[in-house]
Amino acid sequence: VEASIPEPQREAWKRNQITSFTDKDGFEKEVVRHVETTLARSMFNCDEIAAYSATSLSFRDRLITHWNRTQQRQTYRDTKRVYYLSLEFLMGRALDNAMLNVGLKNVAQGMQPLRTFAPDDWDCIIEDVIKQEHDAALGNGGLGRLAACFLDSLATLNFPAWGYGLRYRYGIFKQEIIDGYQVEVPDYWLDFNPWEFPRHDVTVDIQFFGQVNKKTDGGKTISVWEAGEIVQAVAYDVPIPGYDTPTTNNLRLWSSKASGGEFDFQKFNNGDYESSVADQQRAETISAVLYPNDNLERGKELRLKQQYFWVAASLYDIVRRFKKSRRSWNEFPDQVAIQLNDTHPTLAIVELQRILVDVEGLEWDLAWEIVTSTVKRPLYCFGYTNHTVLPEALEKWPVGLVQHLLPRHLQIIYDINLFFLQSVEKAFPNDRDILRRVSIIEESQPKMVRMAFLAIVGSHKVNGVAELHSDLIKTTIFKDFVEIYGPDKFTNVTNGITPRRWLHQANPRLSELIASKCGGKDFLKDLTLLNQLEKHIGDKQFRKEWAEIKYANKVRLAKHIKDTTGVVVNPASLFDVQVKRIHEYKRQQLNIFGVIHRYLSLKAMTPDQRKKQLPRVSIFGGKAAPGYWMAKQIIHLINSVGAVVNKDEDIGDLLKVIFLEDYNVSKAEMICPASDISEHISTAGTEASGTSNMKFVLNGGLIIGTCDGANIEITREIGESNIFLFGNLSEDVEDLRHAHTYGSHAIDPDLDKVFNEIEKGTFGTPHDFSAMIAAVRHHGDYYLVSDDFHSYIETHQLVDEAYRNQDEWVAKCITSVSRMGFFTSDRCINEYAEEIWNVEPLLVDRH
Ligand code: Z15
Repeated sequence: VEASIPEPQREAWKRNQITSFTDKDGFEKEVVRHVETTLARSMFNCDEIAAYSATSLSFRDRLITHWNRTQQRQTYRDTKRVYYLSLEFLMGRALDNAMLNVGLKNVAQGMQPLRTFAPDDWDCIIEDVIKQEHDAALGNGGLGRLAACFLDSLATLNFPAWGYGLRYRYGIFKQEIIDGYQVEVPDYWLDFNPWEFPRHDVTVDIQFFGQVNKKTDGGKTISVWEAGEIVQAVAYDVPIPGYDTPTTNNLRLWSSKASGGEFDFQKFNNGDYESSVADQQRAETISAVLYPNDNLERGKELRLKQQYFWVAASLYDIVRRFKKSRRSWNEFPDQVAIQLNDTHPTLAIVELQRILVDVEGLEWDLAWEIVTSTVKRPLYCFGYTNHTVLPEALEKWPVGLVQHLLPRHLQIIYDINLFFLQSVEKAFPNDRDILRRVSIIEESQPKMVRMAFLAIVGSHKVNGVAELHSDLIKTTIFKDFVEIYGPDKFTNVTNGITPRRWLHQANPRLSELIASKCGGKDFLKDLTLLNQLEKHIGDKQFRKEWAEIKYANKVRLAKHIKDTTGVVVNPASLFDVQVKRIHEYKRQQLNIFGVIHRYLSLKAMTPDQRKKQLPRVSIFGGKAAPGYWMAKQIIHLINSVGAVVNKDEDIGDLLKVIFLEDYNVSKAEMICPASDISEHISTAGTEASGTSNMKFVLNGGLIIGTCDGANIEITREIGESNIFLFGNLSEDVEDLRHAHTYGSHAIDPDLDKVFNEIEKGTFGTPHDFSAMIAAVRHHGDYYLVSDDFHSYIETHQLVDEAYRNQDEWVAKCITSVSRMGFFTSDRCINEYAEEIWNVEPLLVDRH
C-alpha cells in the first residue's frame, strides 16, 4: 500500500498515521470532541440524538481508516473484484453492526459522557442510543435483505467486492395501522445519515431518449446515439465493515441530479426559471422513491429509467476502474465478476456491449465474447440469480417503451436475439416452435422484451436460491434453455443469513450462552461449530438458561406489544409468529383462518375444557404493496379478528391476535428471538427460498411450514422430528389447480365453518372480506388454502402437544440450532466465489 502513495505525500502520511480509539477513555474523548465540534453542541445538553450522532461519528472515523486501507490495497493488488448489482439493499441500522464488527461495543457500554440523560441504568444507555437510528430501508423484503447479508459476508470473508445500488430519497414506506387498515407514510430517512459519503467528484452523465444515427468512421459504419436528455448520477459511498477483520468494503449508491449543476443556466438566463426548476425536479425524480412491490413488476416507465440510470452509472464506474489497470479488453472477465440480483440489472449486459462496440470500437463478436465469457478459457463476467417463478414477478418491458427510452439498446437487444436464435436454429433444425418459445422478444400485442431470457443469454451462470427452486426453474420457466446450453449453466446456491446480525446482534444473550459451550465466539465466523451444542443437550442447567433467555426475549416483545397496541399478552403463552411481506402466495389468509378456527373451538368449549388449553399469541407483521388490494384486505381481517378476540372475556389469555405495525429489519431483530413457532406456509413451489425461516430457527424457535423453498433443506439439516411440515407437495399443485377449475371444488368443512362465521358478521362488515372468501370458494383457490387447511389445523394441534413438554421442546430447539451451520451467508458467498465468480479473498493487514 505504501508504495502506491506518491513520494511527496508518503512522508506526511507516514508521520501522521491516524490512530483511532481502542479503549473507553479514547472513545469518550472522541464522543465529546464530536458533540462539541462536529455537531456544534454542548455536553450540557447532550440528549439521545446527540449521543447517537457522536457515537456514530466516532465509530465512523474508525471505519474510514480501515475502509481507505482496504480500497488502497484492492487497487494496488489489482485482483479480480466482485460487483453485486442490486436495486435493493435492506440494510437496517448500522451503528450496532459497526460496533460489533469492529469488536468495541464494550467500550461504548455505560459511557461516561452520555450518563446525563439516563442516570439510573447505565448499561441500558447504549441500547437507547442505538434505537435513535433510522433503519436504512432501501428494499422490500427477502431479496433486499439477502443483498445486505451478502455484503456482510463478502467483507467478513475479505473478498474485494462492491455493492452498487440506488440512493432512494424515500425507502420502503412506513406502515401505520389506522382503524385496522394499512396507511402508507413516506419514509424520509436521510435527514442525518452519518454512514454515507457524498462523492460530488464521482459523477456520470446518463443519457435517455434521442435517436440512433449511422455514421461512417474511417470506412467503418458506426451507430451513434444522439440527442435526448442527460441526467447526472452522483455517487454516495457507504462503508461495509467485515466482522473481526479490517476489511471494509464499499456500497456505492447513485443519486440523480439535473446535469449542469443546480439549474440549466441557459434557460435560467432566458427567463425560463420555472421550466429550469421543473427539469431539475424531473431529474431528481429518478432516485426519489423505491418501488414498494415485492414479487410484482408493474412495468412503469420511471422504473425502467431507474434501472438504466443505475446500471449505466455502475458500468461506467466499473469500466473506468478496469481501464486504469491498462489491460487489454480480453482480460476484462479476469478482473470483473458482475452478479445480477434478479433481472432488474439485466440492461447491464446490453450496456456493456454498447460500451465495447460503440464507445471502445471493438468488433461485435469480440465484445460479445467478453460480455458472455464464451472464450475457451474459464472466464467469468455476468452471473444471474433468479429469485422467483411467480409469473407476475417476471420482468417484461414493452418494446415500444424500450425503443423510446433507450433506442440504441433496443437495437443491440435485437442483434443479441438474432445471433442467439440463429444458433438455436442450427442446433435444433427440426424444432420450429422452440424459436418462438425462447425468443428474447415475445411476439405478443404489444411485443415485450423478456428480461429473464436476456439475462440467461448474457450470463455464464444462472442460479436459483434453494434446491427445490433451482430444480423448478430448470424444469419449468427455463426448461428450453437447459436444452440449449446444457445443465452446467444452471446451478443452485441456497440462500443464507449473516449470523452476526441475526444471532449475535439480535440475540446477544443466546450468542453468549452458545459461545460458552462452543469454545468462544469462533462460531460467528464458522457457523458449523454450532454442532458442539449437541453434546450439551443433556445438561439441565444449560437447558434452563436457554429457556430463560427465550422467556426474557418474549418479555421484551410483550412489552413492545403493550406499548404499541395496548394489548397485554402473557409471555408464558406460545408465541406464534408470521412476519413477512403480505402476499396471497405466502398465505397469511390461511393463518388467520386457522386462528378463527381456534377461536371457534375455544368458544365451543366448557370453562373446564378451556382450562386445559394452551395459551397462544398469534403475531402477524408485514407490509402490503400499496396497490395490492387483496393483501390489504388480509391485514384488515387480521386486525378485525384481533379486535374481537382480544377483548373476549371467555377467551382471556388463551388466544390473542396481534398485528405489529411497520415490520422492518430492526423490528425483526427483536421479533425473531422471541418466537416459539414461526409460520412459513407458502403454497408449495411458490416461495423461492425464504430466509426468515433460517433466522427463526437460528434463534431457538421451531417452525411450521410447507415443503417449499429452503424449508426442505432446513428439514434435511435439523431432522424431520424438529420441524412441523404440512400440506400438499409442489409436484401435486398443478393437478390440484386443474381439478379446482375443471372438476367440482369442495371446500374443507372446517374452513367452511370459518367462512360462515365471517359471513355472519362476527368480525365486522362481512362484505369487507367477501373477496377473500370468494377467491377460495368460487375463483379456483389458486393458492390451495382449502386443500391444505385440514393438514394445517392438525399440525397446529401437534405443535400444542409438543409445547406442553417443555423439556423436549427446548431439546428440539437446541438440536435445531446446533445443525443450522449450513445456513450462514458465508457459505453462500464461498459457493458463489468458487462456482460463479472465480475470485479469491484479499486480506488486509491489521493495524
Ligand atoms: C423478493 O423479495 C424475492 C423474490 C423476488 O423475485 C422479488 Cl422481486 C422480491 C424473494 C423471494 O420471494 C424469497 O423466497 C427469497 O428468499 C428472497 O427473494 C431471496 O432470494
